[in-house]
Amino acid sequence: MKSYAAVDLGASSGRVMVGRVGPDSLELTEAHRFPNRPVRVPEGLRWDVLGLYGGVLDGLRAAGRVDSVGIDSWAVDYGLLDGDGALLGNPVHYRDARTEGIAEKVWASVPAPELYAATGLQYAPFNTLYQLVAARGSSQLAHAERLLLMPDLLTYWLTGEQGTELTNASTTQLIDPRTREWSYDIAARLGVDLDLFAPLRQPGDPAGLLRAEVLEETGLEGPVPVTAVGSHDTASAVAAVPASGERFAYICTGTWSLAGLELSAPVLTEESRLANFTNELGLDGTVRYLRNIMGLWLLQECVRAWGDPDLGGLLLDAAKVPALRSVVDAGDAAFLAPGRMPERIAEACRASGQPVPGSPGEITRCILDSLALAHRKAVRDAQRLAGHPVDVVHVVGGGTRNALLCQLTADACGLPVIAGPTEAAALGNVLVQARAHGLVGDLAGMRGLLTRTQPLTRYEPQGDTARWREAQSRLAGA
Ligand code: ADP
Ligand code: LRH
Repeated sequence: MKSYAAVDLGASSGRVMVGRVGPDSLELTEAHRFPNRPVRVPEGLRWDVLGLYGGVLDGLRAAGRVDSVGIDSWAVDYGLLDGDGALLGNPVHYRDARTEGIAEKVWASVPAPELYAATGLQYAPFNTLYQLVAARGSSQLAHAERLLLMPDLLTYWLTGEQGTELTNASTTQLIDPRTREWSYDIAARLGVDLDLFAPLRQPGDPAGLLRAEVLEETGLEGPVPVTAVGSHDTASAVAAVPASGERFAYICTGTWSLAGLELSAPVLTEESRLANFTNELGLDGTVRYLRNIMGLWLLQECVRAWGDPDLGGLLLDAAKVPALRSVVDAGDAAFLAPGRMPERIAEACRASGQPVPGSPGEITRCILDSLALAHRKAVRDAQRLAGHPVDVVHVVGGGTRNALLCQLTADACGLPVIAGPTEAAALGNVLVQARAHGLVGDLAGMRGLLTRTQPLTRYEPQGDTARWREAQSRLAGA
């Protein structure tokens, strides 16, 4: 038996999980969980990266003796370091408003179709490329000698070693998904200095040893290696989808819903761009062909606005509300920014001529129906655009704890849903570490181990899918 610490930082919470892996066993326990609360300061919305690092150290202390540590987190965001290796300011949150109107500037130099054909990334205002163009001329960027994506920054603080892990690099919009290398042409044309980035690392590569000070602070006995994993949380989560064969879709449900397919090559067609599908990189030469859907963020923001009522009670109330009374476009980037979420959802229903949900139960039902509808659309569109049919939808992540959402997703897709594991990103993180140390085999081997060891719940589709088609028709252009 070997033990691996998986640091998994989601947009709503960070956790340090311990995975114990044997020849045919895999157990995951939570050593420490801490909230991830962004902070609004005069210059905008920022991550509390020191607080997160503190949470990581607390978690490693609680984890106890481990054979290796791996870190994954949300994508696209980064810290800038000066020539001495010190962090320049607090990393900007991807929901910060600084990228408004930036895409148009970028597309004036590299037209959107050309950018998609070169990088395969869907349009999202927060892709690192747009963030870097927005930061142009800022004193921080002018003084920066190094850019480290969030998991790479924390790895650097733990080990003193710098690298850019590939799966997360693929969310910058500066990687060519065909070569899995930097897109030098795009970077040059948009004035992005690729020397800011540390050399690429592959999942499974060694990423240094915990520094002496870290060992002292965490009470761990060295040497403890840090291993690069699929450091994009979605890459780790997709690696832990307990699928057999190829005919499956996945939905990683947490703050976001990331819904799509695992492919062996990117889909770079104009039709795919217009449908806003992304080609992010996964383990072992795979492509994560998916669409970002606003996800449980919609509910998180409402819950915050309502003063944090009990989630279980809200879901019970939502289950009593008639289905599909009103839906919103859960893929709409208009829901990206924080604040006033119940009102914004009500306004969207009013604008599309649907009954306006009023009570928290009604709004929650509207959100869950809307998410299931967006899941349906993404799963259907992805199959069509990639020419890759599926028989089953795997749902992983925090949303697997929401049985109503899983059932609605099965109903909307008209396909069985297999829900679990809940902590998929942490499991993917653990398995890549275990593999780097020779314990598990390829992706299929990892998935076989997950299927044999993790509790999974199956939801059969119910009801007539025509009602979902009708609901979709209410969302003009969605
Ligand atoms: P992230 O990694 O993006 O921070 P998670 O995968 O941890 O997100 O998922 C968080 C979401 O999981 C919450 O927003 C919530 O909607 C859902 N969730 C968590 N616990 C429960 C629960 N007990 N019942 C239903 N849903 C839950
Ligand atoms: C989910 C996630 C997603 C990205 C978003 C910024 O945590 O990594 O894959 O698009 O955060």
